[in-house]
Amino acid sequence: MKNVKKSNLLNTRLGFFSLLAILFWAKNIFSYFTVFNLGIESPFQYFILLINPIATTLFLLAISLYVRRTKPFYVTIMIIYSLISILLFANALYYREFTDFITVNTILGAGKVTGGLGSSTLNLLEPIDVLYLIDIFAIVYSLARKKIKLDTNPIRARVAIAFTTASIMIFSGNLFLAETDRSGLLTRTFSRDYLVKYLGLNAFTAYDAVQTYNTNQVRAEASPNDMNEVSEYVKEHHAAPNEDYFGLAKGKNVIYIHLESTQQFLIDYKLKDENGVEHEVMPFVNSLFHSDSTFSFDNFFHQVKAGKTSDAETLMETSLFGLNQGAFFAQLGGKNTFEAAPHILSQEAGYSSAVFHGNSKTFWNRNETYTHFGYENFFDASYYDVNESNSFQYGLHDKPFFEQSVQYLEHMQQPFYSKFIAVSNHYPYAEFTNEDAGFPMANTSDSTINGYFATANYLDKAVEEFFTYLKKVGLYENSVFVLYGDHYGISNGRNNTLAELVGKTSDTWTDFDNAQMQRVPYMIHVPGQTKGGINHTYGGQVDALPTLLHLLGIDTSNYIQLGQDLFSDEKEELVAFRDGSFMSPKYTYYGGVLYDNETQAVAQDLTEEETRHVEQMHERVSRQLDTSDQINNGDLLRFYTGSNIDPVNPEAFSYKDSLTRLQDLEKALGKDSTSLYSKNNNQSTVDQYQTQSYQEYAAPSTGDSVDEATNDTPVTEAVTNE
Ligand code: GP9
Ligand code: MN
Repeated sequence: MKNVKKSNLLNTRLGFFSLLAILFWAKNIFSYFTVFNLGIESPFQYFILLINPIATTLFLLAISLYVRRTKPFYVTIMIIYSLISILLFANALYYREFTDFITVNTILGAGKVTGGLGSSTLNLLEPIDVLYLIDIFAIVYSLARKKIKLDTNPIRARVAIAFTTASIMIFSGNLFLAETDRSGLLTRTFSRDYLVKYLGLNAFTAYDAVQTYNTNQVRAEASPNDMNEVSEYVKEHHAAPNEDYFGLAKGKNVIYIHLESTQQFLIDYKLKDENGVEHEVMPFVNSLFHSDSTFSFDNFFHQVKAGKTSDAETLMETSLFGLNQGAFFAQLGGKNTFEAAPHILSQEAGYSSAVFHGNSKTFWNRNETYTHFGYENFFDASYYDVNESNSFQYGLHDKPFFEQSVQYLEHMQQPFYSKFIAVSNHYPYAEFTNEDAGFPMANTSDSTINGYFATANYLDKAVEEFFTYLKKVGLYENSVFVLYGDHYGISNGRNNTLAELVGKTSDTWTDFDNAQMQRVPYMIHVPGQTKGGINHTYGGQVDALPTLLHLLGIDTSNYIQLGQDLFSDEKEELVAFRDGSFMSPKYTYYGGVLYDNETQAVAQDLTEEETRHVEQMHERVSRQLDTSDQINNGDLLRFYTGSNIDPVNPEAFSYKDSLTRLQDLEKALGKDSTSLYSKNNNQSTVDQYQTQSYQEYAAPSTGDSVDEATNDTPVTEAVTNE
């Protein structure tokens, strides 16, 4: 009896539709738990994961409900079902090899990762994969053998529309839940993992297709002639190197240390505890800041927008800006042609290159963007021992991060260009709130501010340990260190509360003060140098690349860079923020208001000459930002040949098995190998690293530190996102 009922149901169109919907949901969930590693952190995220296939599956299958004739209905629904099953299956295979999802560009063959799937596809198959496709055969068989009978009654249009509408509503609900957990999901596109985790694979693919289409349109319209205007600006804006500094660090390794969310106000800052005792937040970084081997800058500003860390990377390493909307790395990083630091240094001076970062490689689409920057190696989370107790939602904590990095660093051929992206000092600064953290909490009404100093102190200690090791093993003397803050750590919406801690009051706090808080550290430490000191030149992240290249003795006059060497006598002291605001030694233009830096009040009664000067600054800022957008949106560097270096070939880089590759190279080079390991008589230096372990340092917090939805009401858009 029961069986009859069941098969009756399957013999109706809606019953058949439901069967396929349930089967696909099951396969999709199965893949989430067996293949894809989506970093689920809370029961809420589990819930979203379980519901996220529903909306798109219903929406797609419901297309068939509009087909009235019998056979065409079954053919349509089976085609749709097969296509989404194949997409799922293909992603499962791809993910096994690349720990990433298939993008439209991957399918089109553009920006493809080395090797593609190609001949290795068969090796990736596992017996369990049968589950992805076997049901298709079973269902077709059942239809053919009339085990499932064809229903000749068409679905009424009203019902079909109801299904479509319902699926759209479910999708809206899904999106709403996703946004509460991770605000800015669609506008900022953090990573493909996030999109799949929150919205499902089908939605990710559709989103990716729309993005790809949009960017391809603009690119298709761009022509080599567009480069003329750009070149003209760059030539006119270029600042010639200062002879006293040019080539000062020539031939040295470059070690970039990315100080996550570190603002300049933390430099020399001492936090008072409840007993009035002062605690220096970043003693080690301060010692570098004041060293005469360090070229330090105290009027250096971040220029990022929604792409946060990744925008800072773009600015620092390509001397171009991120986009005014969304994340440049995610939208164009994997598509555009760049003349980025690792490529320039490889071409001009034979540098090898690597990025070290303890988060998943797809965050900010780094794995693709770095191949376009010309990075030879990228050691992401998969190269580190990351577990629950030594990490948080943005990856491995800084101490184990630096410690575990050196096993790779020691195998790099010198000179190398390397970048270490620390991350523990990241919003919501909730990881070191325990008493054992060894650093006091601030005592304001805002827990984000309270935790900020302890995480910054942890970062400081991690950097110090790394330096201690580098000195011990002899890499220190041969290297130049660039330390920089990527962006604010405390957003403008919180600055009223921070005011008291920086010697101001909340009632007198204005946008002028907010603007000043966008200063971030920038220091270039050159061991052996004594010409260092604190330089007050106004500059921003876009200026970092020409500054560094000139120190390394590389002429930048033929490169398309929008920044200026901070040491140059021709440096124009004008800092553009991404939204068109700006900063100069005399004026602050922020939130649509012009302030006089000296009086810190709104600038009034400007003379005619002053007005003209301000207008000019507006124009200069727009020109710089517009030129950047022109280059990025049109992918104009693909047309540029004036720099006389070979164009970067992203397909030459793969970030798999990097260690083996480095070791093979060492062997092949034999006596000529310049890696630390080779120089140390083929002995590892890893055991010379001393660290106080994360566990000794702090007991892990509860871990459910899900980002809050941004309920701050910052005054300018540039600082909306945490
Ligand atoms: C993630 C880390 C943080 O890998 O770099 O990025 P952010 O949220 O600061 O842009
Ligand atoms: Mn950051």
